[in-house]
Amino acid sequence: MDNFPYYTKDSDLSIEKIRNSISENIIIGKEILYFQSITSTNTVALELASNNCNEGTVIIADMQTDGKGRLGRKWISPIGKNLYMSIILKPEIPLKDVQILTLFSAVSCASAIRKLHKIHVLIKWPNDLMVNNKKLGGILTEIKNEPGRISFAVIGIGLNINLERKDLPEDIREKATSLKEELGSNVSRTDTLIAILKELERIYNLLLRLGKTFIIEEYLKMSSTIGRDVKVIMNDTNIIGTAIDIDTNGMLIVKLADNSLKKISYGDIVHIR
Ligand code: BT5
Repeated sequence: MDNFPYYTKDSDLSIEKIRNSISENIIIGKEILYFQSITSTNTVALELASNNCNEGTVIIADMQTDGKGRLGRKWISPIGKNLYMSIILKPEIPLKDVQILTLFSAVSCASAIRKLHKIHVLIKWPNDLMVNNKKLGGILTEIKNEPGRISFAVIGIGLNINLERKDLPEDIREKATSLKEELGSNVSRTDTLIAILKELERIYNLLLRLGKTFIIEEYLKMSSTIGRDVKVIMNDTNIIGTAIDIDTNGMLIVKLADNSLKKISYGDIVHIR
């Protein structure tokens, strides 16, 4: 693995300020590892978790040389502009509820950004953080499982903070945005990260205490997908219908033209109307 272990002095991300600010977090951020450059925070987190590191360990990097999206895609991760982090969790939830972890993370990020920056972030099912129909960030959940249960989960969060259009390849320039693009000025990565870690802690505790229904209710309030006509792009098929709900496992329920219902567990959603 490149650059591992590779500690360097902090960039404008103040790891010390982050550690001090979240000292009351009981689970998330008990340990924070910072890398100036890393292959992928998720890849390193998966290795650490396999070696039995503590729940709540957070990996933060200033850039990724092999940032990952879902389904083998790439996450553009230029240096010093954005947030790239992964959180190791060991929730006692059944394997069938794995999608809830992505939903809980999306809700936490959207809620933190709404509160701190007063920006109306919406969530495109399942993992896209959207502002004005452009992608501000994404979540990649990877797990290791045993029969029927999750051994550990790595929640990867990529969030565009001070990214500019020129930093992106042309094919996604029109589809992506950043907090700087939306607000018109530079944004503190440190303060945004602190807000997100606190909100993740708060909502993770609610998930553990109240269960997944609470997460789904919150998710539905922030969803840009429900009620829309959608095209669902999966490996081998496309489906067209109306997204009407999220089921108790976090799957998207789509009503087809013949009024039958289809549950979608993965795929890319295009909002048609
Ligand atoms: C995601 O995948 O949205 C999950 C992204 C997770 C990234 C974080 S960064 C920290 C952690 N470590 C990792 O290695 N990954 C996680 P998906 O829904 O498949 O979206 C990927 C698509 O988003 C790409 O194919 C591009 O079209 C687009 N994209 C790539 N980089 C982007 C960026 N920086 N901003 C906006 N869109 C981007």
